[in-house]
Order: sequence, then structure tokens, then C-alpha cells
Amino acid sequence: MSELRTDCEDGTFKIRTCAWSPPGDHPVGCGMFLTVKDGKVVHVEGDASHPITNGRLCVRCLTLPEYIYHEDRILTPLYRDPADRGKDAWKPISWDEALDIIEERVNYIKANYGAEAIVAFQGTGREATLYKTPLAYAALGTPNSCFPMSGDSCYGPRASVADFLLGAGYPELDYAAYFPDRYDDPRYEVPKYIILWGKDPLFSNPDGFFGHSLIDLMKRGSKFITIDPRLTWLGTRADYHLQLRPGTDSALGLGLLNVIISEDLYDHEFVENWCFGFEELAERAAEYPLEKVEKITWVPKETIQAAARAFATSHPSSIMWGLAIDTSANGVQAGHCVLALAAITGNLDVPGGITLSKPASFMGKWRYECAQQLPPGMLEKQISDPRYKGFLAAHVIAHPDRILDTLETEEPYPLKMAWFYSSNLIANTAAAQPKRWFSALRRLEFNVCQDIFMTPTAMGLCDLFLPVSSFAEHDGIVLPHFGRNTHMVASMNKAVTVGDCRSDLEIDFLVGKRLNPKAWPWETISDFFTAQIEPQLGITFPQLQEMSLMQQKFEYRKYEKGLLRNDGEQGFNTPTGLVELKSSLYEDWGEDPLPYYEEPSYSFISRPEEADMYPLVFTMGGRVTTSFHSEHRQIPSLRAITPDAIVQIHPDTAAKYGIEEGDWVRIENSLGYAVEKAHLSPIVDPRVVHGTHGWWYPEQDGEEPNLYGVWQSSVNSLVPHAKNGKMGFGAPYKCVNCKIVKVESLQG
Ligand SMILES: Nc1nc2c(c(=O)[nH]1)N[C@H]1C(S)=C(S)[C@@H](COP(=O)(O)OP(=O)(O)OC[C@H]3O[C@@H](n4cnc5c(=O)[nH]c(N)nc54)[C@H](O)[C@@H]3O)O[C@H]1N2
Ligand SMILES: Nc1nc2c(c(=O)[nH]1)N[C@H]1C(S)=C(S)[C@@H](COP(=O)(O)OP(=O)(O)OC[C@H]3O[C@@H](n4cnc5c(=O)[nH]c(N)nc54)[C@H](O)[C@@H]3O)O[C@H]1N2
Ligand code: SF4
Ligand SMILES: [Mo]
Repeated sequence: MSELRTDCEDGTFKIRTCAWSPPGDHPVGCGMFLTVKDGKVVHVEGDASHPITNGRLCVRCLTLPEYIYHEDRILTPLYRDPADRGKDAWKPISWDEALDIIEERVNYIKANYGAEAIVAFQGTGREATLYKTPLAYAALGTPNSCFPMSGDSCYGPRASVADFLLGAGYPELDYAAYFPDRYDDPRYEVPKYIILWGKDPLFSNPDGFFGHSLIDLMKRGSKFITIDPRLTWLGTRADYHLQLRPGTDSALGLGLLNVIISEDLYDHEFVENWCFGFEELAERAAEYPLEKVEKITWVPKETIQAAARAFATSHPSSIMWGLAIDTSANGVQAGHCVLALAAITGNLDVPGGITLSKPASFMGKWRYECAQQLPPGMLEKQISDPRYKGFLAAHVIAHPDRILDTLETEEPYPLKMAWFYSSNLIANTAAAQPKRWFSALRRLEFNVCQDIFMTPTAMGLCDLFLPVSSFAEHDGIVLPHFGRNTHMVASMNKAVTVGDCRSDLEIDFLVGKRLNPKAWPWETISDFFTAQIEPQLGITFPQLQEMSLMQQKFEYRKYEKGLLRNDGEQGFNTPTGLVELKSSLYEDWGEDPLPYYEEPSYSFISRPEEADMYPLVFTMGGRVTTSFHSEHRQIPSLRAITPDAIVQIHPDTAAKYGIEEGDWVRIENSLGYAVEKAHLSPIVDPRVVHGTHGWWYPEQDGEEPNLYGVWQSSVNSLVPHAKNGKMGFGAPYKCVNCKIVKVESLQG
């Protein structure tokens, strides 16, 4: 491993670091060197000694200097009178002034409405994810910590299903990430097949998984099965591509299970010893003959059969399940099928299969202790839905759809203040029905935003802006999978200072020490991290910084060794001690204990009266490397690669509607519309169009009503509110009905 700091002869120096955020990313922790000249980062290059990423970087980190030193970046706290929301009437203030305002406003809200009148919003798993709920609970004193994506439709559903059925932290493809010698470790085996299900990791590197590892595995012989309405780059290299109708994943899963069970291709030993409910699952799968599955999913039955046979008869094999499983109200059932497929083929926790971990997580103890800071009775005031027992069992956060209902109705009590902690929710990211969210949030008395750039959310809704430092400007730790099933713990190392920005954790410290000092006893950030990691890793934070990262110990077949259950017994940490192919929990929660297929709520089948009007399926949000959700739109090199919001349309469909390459297209359904630029491509089925999410236009007028053009490509206006599954999870972010019409301009 190279040095933390290397001084060069020309007076420059290099800092070795592992990246998280900002700029936005999941905790992949790619290793890199930042070259610093005259106090500025001037160059970024990969660190070949990093055992996971081996020096490879994507374009977002390679263009980091453009992001850090962008002229639009906010470098000092800003304040604006709430009466001026929507106007560019911001005034720079000091951090002390900002803290005075926060203290005065929070105390006012608490005294007059109760702390529960404050809601803290986060976005996806940036570094902020670790520090937002502690801010809410242990500094602001509110139980209303919220990820405002309808049905909590990212990661939460998958992690919860894994907890319910396996009692284990989020399962991941085994890519030898735990071993210093990686694929050459004698304990490891290369998977024969990898199913990529609604996931495109080369572009998304999701949740801390380093996507390029799939190329490593391909070179070592792994074959692919892709399940995706689009023919992705990996799909073109796959042995089988199952091009399904968006939102029909659970029907396909039941079809695959049906083949494997009826053709007796399953692992009898594993099923007999370690699974609960196999007979019932077999009966359920038998209700999904391939003719029926083909009709629902559009995937030819021969392809389903061949893929199922290839997967089940090649051992070890693995499955990666992605966001598309969560972004469906039927996603709990699809996830159930995925885990059942992995289990009955004997691929759980074996070399080259799917890795599992105990449900404990890094920093979990601290986060739990922060929740204890809430006064007695406060957690009971959290806005949730008593019908959603599955959600309540899995989560200690507010239900997002109920938060919007509460904002609109003031039932069960009025909300008065919001804190946007890494959330640009109206910019076609987390919020479904973003205009409804915008109107409702606009009525609140006081709103704070913690971000890097001015966003439509901050401009339209906030009164105080707290500027956040990039990962090059602060110390921190990177926890892949957010601390669950974590293959490494890495350090982020400060290289430079820019403006008067602070990290999310530093802001927590500032606000916490003001509002609730006893919960924030650490003198320094370094002391805090040492307190978190030393008990588990036996090293201090400065030692971790010297080392760069520490890979975690790992053992296969933990269920045989008593390493998965809290009581130390063999088996899985579920009520039956087995993998629950039939859930022993779901019935009590009002849910079918076995997987089933349910039609998406906005489809030509579930809304036949709209079938002629909106004949196409709209799926959206497949990732590109040049942006992270609504971020990076103002970064010149990245915008040059991806100048516009693109909607992918099959050439035959485009011809039918008189649309040509580069035309502006209005995508519309009964709920709303968005305008994006046509790219004609045979990678989508003629009945499906794929749009891009997260667009706003920093180059346009930021003031109201335009708000940087945020309503122009507003794809999430087409996504319904509160169409969640029975346990409160999932929403159709990737499967709604639509029509497409050529228009003259982005303004539609
Ligand atoms: N239709 C459709 N919609 C989708 C999706 C889809 O696939 N299809 N994907 C969905 C998914 S999975 C998710 S998770 C959501 C994501 O939604 P969000 O994560 O809410 O994404 P953004 O709205 O971009 O908000 C993030 C904001 O945080 C700022 N930021 C970046 N890094 C940091 C940091 O470290 N600290 C702080 N304080 N701020 C930071 C950014 O500048 C940005 O303004 O979008 C969802 N929206
Ligand atoms: N560069 C970049 N990386 C990111 C993000 C980003 O915005 N930019 N966002 C991050 C976040 S928050 C997340 S959650 C992850 C998500 O990353 P992934 O889990 O990889 O998911 P997506 O890229 O949204 O979609 C993967 C594939 O699902 C397909 N798909 C669409 N609808 C369906 C369907 O109904 N069924 C099936 N089976 N497939 C479908 C899409 O065509 C797409 O190819 O990426 C993270 N990484
Ligand atoms: S995946 Fe890309 S943006 Fe994320 S840390 Fe690695 S190089 Fe940086
Ligand atoms: Mo996400």
C-alpha cells in the first residue's frame, strides 16, 4: 500500500484517499491519488494498489477538479428571508450566524408545535446517509427522518426482504472482495453464471459494489444472464437475455422457479436441511406455467426454460438484484423469488455464490444510541402507517408517502420545518409527484438545505443553505453496503480546503453541540471515528488512514457454523432458523407468505380504459456514468458527454409516431408529462420507452417559476403517489403507462 502523503520535487504533493461523497456516489471507495498544487487539487489518478478497484476510476472522479472549483459552488452559509423563497435573494452569513438561526428556529418550533413538526430528508446512500438520522434524533430531536422516495423504493425493500427471509444483511455477489488476493484466493471459486436482474453495475456501482469486477469475472469465465427490458452492454455479452415487460419480475421469477422445481434441478441437500416451506413454494410456482409467464412478461418460454436450466445446473452461480426489483409495488415478491432461486440452487454463502453477513452493522451501535436520545414517547409520534407492518418491522424511519399526506392534510399533526440533508427531491429524483411535494413543502415555516450547489429544491423551498465539502476536503470513512455485509472499511483523507464548507458529520457536530451537547461528546472527527472503529477493528482512525483500508474477515457457509444467528446456533437468523421460502412473518403483516405476481398499477392491463390513450410502457432511470441522479449537470466535461435528458425509443415505434433522432418528445400519462430528447435505439422493446431521471438545467433561470427548468423533464410527474405494496414497500418508478408525442422544444 502506498503512503498517505507523497511529496514531489516540484512542490506538489499527493494524498492517497478512497472516495465516497460529495460528489454523489455510493460507498464504492475507489482508491486514488489527489495531486495538490498551490493548495488546489489539480490531478486525479487511480491507486493501483487498492485491492478492489486496482486503480480504475470513472469519469466523475476523473473530473473532480471541475466539480470542486466550479464557479457556481456555494462556499459559505447563505440566508434568505422565507418571504423571498424562489428569489435569488441569498445573503452570505457566517457559520455562527447560521447556528444562531438554527437554534432560534428549532427552539421556536419545539416550543410551539413539538420537535416532531420537523422532518429531515435524505437522498440515496451518500456519506450523508450515515449522519442524517443521527442529526434528526440526537440533535433536532425529531423522529421524522425520511427518505422521500415513494414506498422507500431503493435498497430498503431488498435489504428488508433479505432480513425477513434469510435474517442476513444484504446479500451480494461473491466477487472475492474480502480476500487480499481476491480471485486467486484458494477458498474462492469463479461463478459459472451471474444473473444480473434489473441491475446494471458497470454504470451504477450500486451500494458499494465495484461494477467493473464483472469484467474481471467475465475474463475469468463467468457467463451472464441478464433480466432487463433493455439490451444493456452486458446483455449483449450474455448467454441469455430475458427482455421482460417492466414491472413483471415476480412472474418471471415464479416461472424460473417452476422450471427448476418441476425439472428436479434443485439442490435437495440444501433444501432438506436449510429451507422452510419448499412444498408450498413448489405449489405456488406450479401456478405459473411458462405459457402464462410468457404472456405476462413477454419473455419467450423457451428462453426462460433455457436460462433456468443453465443457472440451476452450473454450480456455483450467483444473482445480483438491482433497483428495478425495488421500484415496483410487487418488488417484495420479486425479491422473494430471487432469494428462493439462490437458495434452492445451493448458492447461498458458498464460494462464487451470494455472500451473507450477520445483521450487525458498522456504526450501528452509535446510530442505535442516537435513537435513544429521543425523549420518551417521541418515537411513537413518527409518521408511519399502521397498515404497513412489514415496513414498521424493518425500519425506524418515517414512511415517505405518509409524510406527503401529512404535509398536505396536517394529519395527525402539522409539520412546520424541513431539513434537506442531501436531497434535491423535486428534481426528478426521490419524490413521485414532485409538484405535489413542492407545493406542500412550500407552506412550511422554515427550511434548511445542506448541499454543494444551489438546486431547484434549495432555491424554491429553503431559507438557510449550509455548504458541504467534497470528499477531497474532509476526513471520513467509507462503508460499502452502508455497514452491512461490508467487505472493507476505508478512510477518506482530506487533501485541500475550499471556501468555508463543512462535511456532513462536521455539520452534525456543530448543530448537535449547540442543541444537544451531551449526545456529541467527541472533541474531533478523528476521535469520533476512532470510537466507532476501534472496538471492531482494533485500530484508531489515524491508523486506518495510514493503512488506507482494512478488508474484513470472511467465512463461507456461516449457517453451518453458528455464525449467522444471534444465539450462536446453526442456521439462519429467522423465526424458523431456516431460509424461509414461505415466510413465517408475512401473514401477520397482512401479506401472502409466498411470492405472487401482481400487475403494475399503471399499466394497459390494470387501467384498460387508458390502454388506447397510453399504449406504451415507460421505464426510467437506467444509470449513466456522467451523472449521479440530479448531480453533475453543471460540470462541463460531463455535460459535454451527456448534454440532454435522453428518451430511448425503438426505431419502429419512433417511425409510428413521426419521431426522429434528436427530436424533443413529450412523454405523458394521466398524472403528468416530461420532455426529453429522442434517441432511437433497438435496445428497447418497441412497446417500451426508457427515460432519464434527475434532470434540471443549472444554465436556465433559477428563480421561480422556472426553478432551473425543473418541471421540463419531470419524469417522476408520471409516477403515482402511494401506490405501494401491502407491506408499504415499492412504487412504480420504472413501470407506468404513457404515450409519446413529438414537440418543438424542451419547453414542450
Ligand atoms: N423515475 C425514476 N426516479 C428515480 C430513480 C429511478 O431509477 N427512476 N432512482 C431513484 C433512486 S434509486 C434514488 S436513491 C433517488 C435519489 O434521489 P436523491 O439521492 O435524493 O438525489 P438528488 O435529488 O440528486 O439529491 C441529492 C442532493 O444531495 C447533494 N449531495 C451529494 N453528495 C452529498 C453529500 O455527501 N452530502 C450532502 N449533504 N449532500 C450531497 C447533491 O448535490 C444533490 O443536490 O432517485 C430516485 N428517482
Ligand atoms: N452513475 C450513477 N451511478 C449510480 C446512480 C446514479 O444516479 N448515477 N444511482 C445510484 C443509486 S441510488 C442506485 S439505487 C443504483 C441503481 O443501480 P442499479 O441497481 O444498477 O439500477 P438501475 O441502473 O436503475 O437499473 C438497472 C437496469 O434495470 C432495468 N430495468 C428497468 N425497468 C425494469 C424492470 O421492470 N425490471 C427489470 N428486471 N429491469 C428493469 C433498466 O433498463 C436498467 O438497465 O445506482 C447507483 N449508482
Ligand atoms: S465509482 Fe466513480 S465516482 Fe464513485 S468513487 Fe469510483 S471513480 Fe469515483
Ligand atoms: Mo437508489
